[in-house]
Formats: sequence, structure tokens, C-alpha cells
Amino acid sequence: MSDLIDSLYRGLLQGDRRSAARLITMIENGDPLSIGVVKELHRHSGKAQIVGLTGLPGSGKSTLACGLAKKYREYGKTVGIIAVDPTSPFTGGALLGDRIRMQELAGDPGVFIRSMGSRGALGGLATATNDVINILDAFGMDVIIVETVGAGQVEVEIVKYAHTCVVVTMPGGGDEIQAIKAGILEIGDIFVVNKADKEGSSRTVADLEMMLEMKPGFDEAPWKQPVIQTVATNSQGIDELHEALDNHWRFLNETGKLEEKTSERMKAELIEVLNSKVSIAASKALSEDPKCREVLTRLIKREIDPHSAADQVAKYLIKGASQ
Ligand SMILES: Nc1nc2c(ncn2[C@@H]2O[C@H](COP(=O)(O)OP(=O)(O)OP(=O)(O)O)[C@@H](O)[C@H]2O)c(=O)[nH]1
Ligand SMILES: [Mg+2]
Repeated sequence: MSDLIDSLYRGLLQGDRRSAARLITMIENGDPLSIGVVKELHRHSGKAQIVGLTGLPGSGKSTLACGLAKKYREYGKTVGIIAVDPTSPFTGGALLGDRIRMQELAGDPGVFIRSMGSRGALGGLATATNDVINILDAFGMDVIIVETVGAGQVEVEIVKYAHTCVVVTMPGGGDEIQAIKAGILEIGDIFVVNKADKEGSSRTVADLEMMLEMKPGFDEAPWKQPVIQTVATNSQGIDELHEALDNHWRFLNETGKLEEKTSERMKAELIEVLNSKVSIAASKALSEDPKCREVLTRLIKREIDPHSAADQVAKYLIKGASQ
């Protein structure tokens, strides 16, 4: 191990926040050295409860994350919050609003907050987020909340494999519900209707409950997804949300589902890393390896189709990797 890696590794395990922050920045910037530390830290992770928090833009996810963090602190638990924003650059003002809002938690050594964008990360945002989750886990955070806007595939993918996925919506006609129905209804373990101070909140709750009950297999399902009303700005409903999260964690532990979830999570993480490695290796081979270039040339001349070409390139890659 290089000196830098060694000192970051030790620092992080000893609870040094600066080491954690520096390492996360290295990951964000795609610094290959960071992978060395991530590898070493892996065996120290696997203890945290990972909570995904996703839903409509502006529905109050960050405010809820702060409220939850405060609640967990009352119970003596340490909390990491990762706010993933694929559109924002890494450095500078990523989620400035969140930062200001989260400032009141900032002085607490039991809370670690980070915003992440996608620029520079090796292997994409999902892989970088997984690395940061593992780092905060090894750093000793009991609960790690990962906030993403549930708008795109990547963001949904990131929280899909959390131990508990919380889907946040807010009152306002039926459109919001339609929007979440598309994909994230499937992944929610707990639903939150935030901004319950606004008109139409009970209606939104009723719509959601009806939608959940209509899902095939609802009656036999061992976990019934609760729908919780909150007003994040004045901490209303945070107790209930905290309790629902604890209940779900207990449910996972008592039914053996935790192992199932964890293996799904690790598999998804492995596939993410494999995808990016294969894609990097394939791009490199297609520009450097004469045999792969030949395949590409034949593809361009339409002597071969893309599927067969991919099979051939994959064969060369596997041969190369096993040598
Ligand atoms: N009236 C009301 N406003 C709220 C409530 N919760 C949050 N807000 C406000 O809604 C706005 C958005 O809140 P955020 O917590 O940033 O929402 P978000 O879902 O994290 O937003 P993005 O990350 O941008 O998708 C802020 O101005 C909050 O103060 C609530 O319960 N009631
Ligand atoms: Mg936010």
C-alpha cells in the first residue's frame, strides 16, 4: 500500500472525518488510488442499515433526511447522508440549498453529509455511490441515507438495492401519483406523503393506499408498505417514519430477508463494476487490439452484424483476461 492509501485507510477506520472526506473526493474525481482504499475497506463494511430515499423533485427528501438524522441521533445512532444529484458537478455548489439546510447537523460528529454528482467518477455514478456507501459503512455510520431524485433510471437503480427504500411524494392532484406509479411504486418499502400541511394530502394517501392494495399478491405479502404523512419542515410524522424504518429493519432481520437483500445488493454492485470494466476494456481493445479492430472493420463493411461482432470481441477479451 502506498503511504497515502495507508494513511487514509487507517484514518478512516479511526474515525477521522478528514480522511473520509478526502477519500470521497478522490472517488468523485475518478482518482485510481481511491480504488486501493475502497478494496481494503470492503471487509470492514456490511454493518450499516442503508436507507434509499427517492421521489419527486422538491417533495422534501432532503428536509426529511435531516429530520430523520436528528431523530436517529436522539437514539444515539450515527448517520451518513449521501445526496446524489446526477446533473450537478462534483465540486463547488452541488446542492447548495441542501448544504445550508443541513448545516445545523454539520457540527455533529455523529453525522456525515455529502452531495455527489457524476463528473469524473470511474465506472459511473452508481458505482461511485456504492463506493461512498461502503466507505461510510466502514467509517462506522449506523444508518446511511441515500437521497436520489426518482426521475431517471440511474437514480432509481441506486436506491433500488438499499435495505429499505422510502418513496416520497406530495399532495397535488393525481399527476404526482401517476408519475411515481411508473417505476418507483415497485421499489418502495415505505411511502411518505410529505407536505401534509398542503391541501389534498389525505386524498393522496388514499390514492396511494388503493394503488398498493391493488397490487397482485398484496394480501399475502409479509411486509405491508405503510403510507406515512409528514410535514418535514416542522418534523411532523418523523417519529412515525423512524418507527417504520425500524420496523422494516426488524422485519428484514427476523425473516431472513436481510441476507436476501444483501446478496441482491452485492450482486447488483458487482454487475455495475463489471459493466464498467467490460465497457472500458472493450473500448480500449477496439482501438488498440488488431483482432478487435479487424472485427470492427468487418462490422463497418457490413460483413458481420453487431451481435456476432460483440460475441467475437467478448471472446478476445476473455482470452486476454485469462492470459
Ligand atoms: N409546506 C411544506 N414545505 C416543505 C415541506 N418539506 C419540505 N418543504 C419545502 O419544500 C422545498 C423542497 O424541499 P427539499 O427538502 O429540498 O426537497 P427535495 O425533495 O430534497 O428536493 P430535490 O432534492 O431538489 O428533489 C423546500 O423549500 C422545503 O422547505 C413540508 O412538509 N411542507
Ligand atoms: Mg434534495
